[in-house]
Amino acid sequence: MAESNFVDYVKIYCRSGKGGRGSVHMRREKYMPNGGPDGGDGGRGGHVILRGNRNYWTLLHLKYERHVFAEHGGNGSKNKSFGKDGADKIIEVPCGTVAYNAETGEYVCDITEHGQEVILLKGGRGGLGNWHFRTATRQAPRFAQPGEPMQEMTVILELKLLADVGLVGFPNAGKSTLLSTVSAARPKIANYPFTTLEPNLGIVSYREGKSFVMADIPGIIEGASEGKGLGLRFLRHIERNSLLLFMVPGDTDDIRKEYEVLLNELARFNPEMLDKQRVLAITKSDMLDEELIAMLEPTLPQDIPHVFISSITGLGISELKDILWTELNKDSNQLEAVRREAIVHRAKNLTELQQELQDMGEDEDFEFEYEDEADDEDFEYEYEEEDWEDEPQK
Ligand SMILES: Nc1nc2c(ncn2[C@@H]2O[C@H](COP(=O)(O)OP(=O)(O)OP(=O)(O)O)[C@@H](O)[C@H]2O)c(=O)[nH]1
Ligand SMILES: [Mg+2]
Repeated sequence: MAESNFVDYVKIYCRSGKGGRGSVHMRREKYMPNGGPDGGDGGRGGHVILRGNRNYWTLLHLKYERHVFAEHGGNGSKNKSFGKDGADKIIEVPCGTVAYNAETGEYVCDITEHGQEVILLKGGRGGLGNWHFRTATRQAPRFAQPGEPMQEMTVILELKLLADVGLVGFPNAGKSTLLSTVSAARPKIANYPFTTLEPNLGIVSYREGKSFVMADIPGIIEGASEGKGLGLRFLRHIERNSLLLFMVPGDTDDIRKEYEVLLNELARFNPEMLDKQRVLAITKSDMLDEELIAMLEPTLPQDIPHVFISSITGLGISELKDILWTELNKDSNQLEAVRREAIVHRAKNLTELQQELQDMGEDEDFEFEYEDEADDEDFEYEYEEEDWEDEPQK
């Protein structure tokens, strides 16, 4: 999986710029004794900013980006000159990216729209120059403010695909086959579990030029919420779909039970998943005859719409599309609204974090070495004594 182009998880060390220090300087000009303080302000340190960009579909472009540093603000100087603001550092991410603090697992922010910008780490403010501190009784302040320090954080960026319909089912349930039947996507299909190792998106066209996005997600098994199978890694892609299409093959012993196992795994992963609209498709129904279908009907869960389908013969496919479209457009589920109104991204616990990092081959700790000039705390102003006029005599 390491060579895959589908990158939905990266860890990056980020650091904003520190503010430039204010200058301590006295104006010195010919015929201008006692020129007074004229030390300028330091510039602002650069921010680290996340920006949504719809031209990116994965986090692949960030895979080898181990650290991101914004520029420090320039120091102020004489003649009330401001220091230069440090350049911001913008990290472009696909829509649907969620940021977590890698040390605590805490949720930080969420980018859902193209062009949306969130300041991940603020650059330090520049310090004020001594010019600001002149008063009637203190005409030659020999001090200025240091700039504010920089901020740092190791972030985990996670992509949660934004699709309208997410396919939820055990491995081999026929999810990829359905996607290839209703859209132009061509995911790999085979008669063994875990054929699909990464999510596939397809656009399903509906009547009158309308369409919706369907996400084929790797199969889920019992215990997935604890990391079994492909587990946690892909459950998060389901979080963002506005409607979940559960898929259970028609030849399953107990269809209802299998549906409940799936539902339970989702709920354990994030209870909010239960708030999503659900539809049940009984797949591979070409293997069932009418009599069997009639027998199965009453045993199915009655609280959600269901439909018998076959991706091979086309049975029930247009009915399925109708149901999906109707459900997607229900008031409670206005597409755009649901997409925008983000689900509550729960924080990660540390065991989970470690496991994820391990899965991603990201468990090795990486250390950063960077040179840093004098710490702002024991900051000393450098000035040459001869730059100073004597304090005004009384
Ligand atoms: N008879 C019949 N077989 C089907 C149907 N849909 C899928 N299959 C077969 O079921 C097998 C699994 O199909 P996939 O689409 O790869 O299943 P999947 O759910 O994507 O599986 P994973 O990717 O492993 O999670 C394949 O051999 C398909 O040919 C159907 O409607 N009828
Ligand atoms: Mg598949």
